[in-house]
Amino acid sequence: MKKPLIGVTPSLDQETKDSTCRPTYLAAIRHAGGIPVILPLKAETEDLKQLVETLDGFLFTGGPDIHPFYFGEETHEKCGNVSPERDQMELSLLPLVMAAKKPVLGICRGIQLLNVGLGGTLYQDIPSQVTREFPIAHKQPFHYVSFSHRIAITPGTRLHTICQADSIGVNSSHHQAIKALATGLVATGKTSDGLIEAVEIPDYPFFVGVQWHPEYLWPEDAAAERLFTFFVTACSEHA
Ligand SMILES: [Mn+2]
Repeated sequence: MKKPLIGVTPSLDQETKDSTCRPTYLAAIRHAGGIPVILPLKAETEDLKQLVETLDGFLFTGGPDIHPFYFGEETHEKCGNVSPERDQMELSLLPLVMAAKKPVLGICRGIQLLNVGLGGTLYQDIPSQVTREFPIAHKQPFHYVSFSHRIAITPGTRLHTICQADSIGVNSSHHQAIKALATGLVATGKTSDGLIEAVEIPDYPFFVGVQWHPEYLWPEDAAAERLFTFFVTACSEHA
């Protein structure tokens, strides 16, 4: 049986213009039975269409902040660096992927990209924009192979089927988060300080976004491993 081909969005070094990809994303896809294919950041729409036709699923990876103009806001003084090349390519790619109903997984920046691409908005900086009684460290002070906070998972969702639990521990390395949830997305995971950390589209082959970093966790954590397995399995059903 042919393995599914999974397009992976790379990061871009804004100074050297080197495209890079964290090896754990690629290893997680390979472990789950897929072949990762790192995508180009410069591509005409016709080229992106061809890639969407050819590949079986798409992983939107972590990275810098999304330019606030894409969700209709001025730049907050605590907004981080952006990558115009990634914003443009990923926001062009998403509607093409969705039109073809190819499976989608978004991680960290990826969940934010999915939300903005579908018309939602972001907190540009959680600490200065969200009032919380107990401010969870969403930029955890220790290495990402350890959990730093918990997520309550909505029963009956795809994420609940994947995680097989009402609550899981996750790692956390973000200072932005979903503010207004895009129409069509369902929030499936929330923190005790009130943030949305997981989304999905119920009537879609596979469309899941998570705010944490399962690519660091999967060798040790069954829920993170299953997230990749379910994603790659959905991709193979469309291969
Ligand atoms: Mn978090």
